Amino acid sequence: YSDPHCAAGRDTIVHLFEWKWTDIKAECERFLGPMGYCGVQVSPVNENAVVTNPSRPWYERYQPVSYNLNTRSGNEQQFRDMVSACNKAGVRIYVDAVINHMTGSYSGQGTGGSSFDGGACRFPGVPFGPNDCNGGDNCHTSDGSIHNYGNPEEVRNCRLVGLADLRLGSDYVRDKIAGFMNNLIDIGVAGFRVDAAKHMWPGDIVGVFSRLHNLRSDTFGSGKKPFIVQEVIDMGGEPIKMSEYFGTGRVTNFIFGVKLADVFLRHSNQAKWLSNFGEGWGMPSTYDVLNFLSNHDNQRGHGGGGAPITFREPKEMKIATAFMLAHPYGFPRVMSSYDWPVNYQNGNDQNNWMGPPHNGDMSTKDVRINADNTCNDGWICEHRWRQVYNMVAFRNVVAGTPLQNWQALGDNQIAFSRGTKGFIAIVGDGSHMNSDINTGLPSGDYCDVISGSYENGECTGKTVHVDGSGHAHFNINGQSDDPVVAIHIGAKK
Ligand code: ARE
Ligand code: CA
Repeated sequence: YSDPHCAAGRDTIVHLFEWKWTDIKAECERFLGPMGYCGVQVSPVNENAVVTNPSRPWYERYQPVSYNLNTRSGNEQQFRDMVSACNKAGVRIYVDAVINHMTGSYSGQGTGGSSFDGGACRFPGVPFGPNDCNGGDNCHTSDGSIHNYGNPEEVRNCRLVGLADLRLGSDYVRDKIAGFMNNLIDIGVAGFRVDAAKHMWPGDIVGVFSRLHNLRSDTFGSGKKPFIVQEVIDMGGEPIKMSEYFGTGRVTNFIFGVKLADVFLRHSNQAKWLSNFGEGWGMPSTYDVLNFLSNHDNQRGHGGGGAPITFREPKEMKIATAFMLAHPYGFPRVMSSYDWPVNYQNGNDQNNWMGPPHNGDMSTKDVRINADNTCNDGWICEHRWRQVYNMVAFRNVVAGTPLQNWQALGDNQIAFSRGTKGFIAIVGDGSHMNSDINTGLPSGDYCDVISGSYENGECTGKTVHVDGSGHAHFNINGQSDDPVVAIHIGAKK
């Protein structure tokens, strides 16, 4: 389950959080395909509770009502069109699968018109009934919700923030969930982010996955299992470990982004210690992780998982993204966010519930693209920032090469090569790098893909001359907006 099934020469996915299917289809064709992105993690695709208080928060999509494909992102036909267009453009689709639970303990209507009563575990759109949720027989907290993350039974059998917890030990429930996932597999998705995997017994996940179809052979070849990323928040302090889930796919490596925030944002650690980043820092094997700087939860203070670097610190975000994408460890995901008016009171953002940019009728706004490649209407589109997409291309070019020529020129001045194909130099603090450095690359003139791009045989930003001994001079002001230089053989004059 750990192979993302990227098209050849691609290695980075982007989470287009809350985007509509019509916009993702267009983005695959006009940008993600041409720029070398491997795929897109999309927001949950199945019918969810319509939450009106507060008004249509993003998190309503984590409250399933049925497995009909009908959400604010679009309907089933639009989803099918997106998947086939993206696959045609060489871009994979990964669905955020919410299969641990249904809605909170109240009743109402879903985005597709199905009714529900979460308190009684009644979801006629599936259908699920009272026997299909865990309850007093296996959850022993007084209110049926999770309070103690130190108790694995409670974490797996009780309600996560009051959400009706599915009885995944039952064959009927497993059949329904697998039916939902198989529908998506048959449509042509390449895999799933499995929400709240920590809250499901590893054996129950095996029970569901053993029912899954192989991916479509016309797109992926025969005998291919879906790519799986399981959301398990394991910062080391609880009994439930990421390692319990390695048998059924990769896990979300929350430590990765927090450690890089320590270095590049909080400066509570020094970049020179990144020399053995990855397994050497106690993180899981490169084949077991999905790495990211921030996700849709911790960028807005939800879900624990530490304080990360987000688009609100653009300089640090670009530095850390360059490091993540240049570094060989793990499989990377870039976050693509929307803006909202933060309003901190006593350290809590009162507006962290706010949903995506919307029209007067609460429908999600289209993503409109400006002439300079940026996006309109509050869509941040980090994946369209030059420093980000040029590093996606860097990663594709250096794929398969080892990290070599590690050099720390100061506590926070680092440089390394990827074999003989790429090289990066980073100033992680306000200091000034002014050094001759061995790049490990063949001699020639390279375009720095951070300050510009390689276009029509010319560099639109800095040019770096590598001499016959592989050395080049780097003059990087740590106070500048982009204190990084990155060069690779795909952007050589
Ligand atoms: C909302 C309301 C609640 C209400 C509930 C039911 O906010 O007040 O009780 O609805 O009516 C998201 C939001 C939640 C939201 C939920 C449903 O973040 O606020 O609840 O959607 O709409 C734990 C889990 C982890 C989970 C995080 C958020 O282990 O799996 O909490 N993350 C995923 C998604 C979220 C999503 C859900 C799961 C639910 O990424 O977006 O919730 O589908 C320690 C532990 C962590 C724990 C963390 C927070 O760090 O180690 O495991 O994370 O504390 O408790
Ligand atoms: Ca559960």
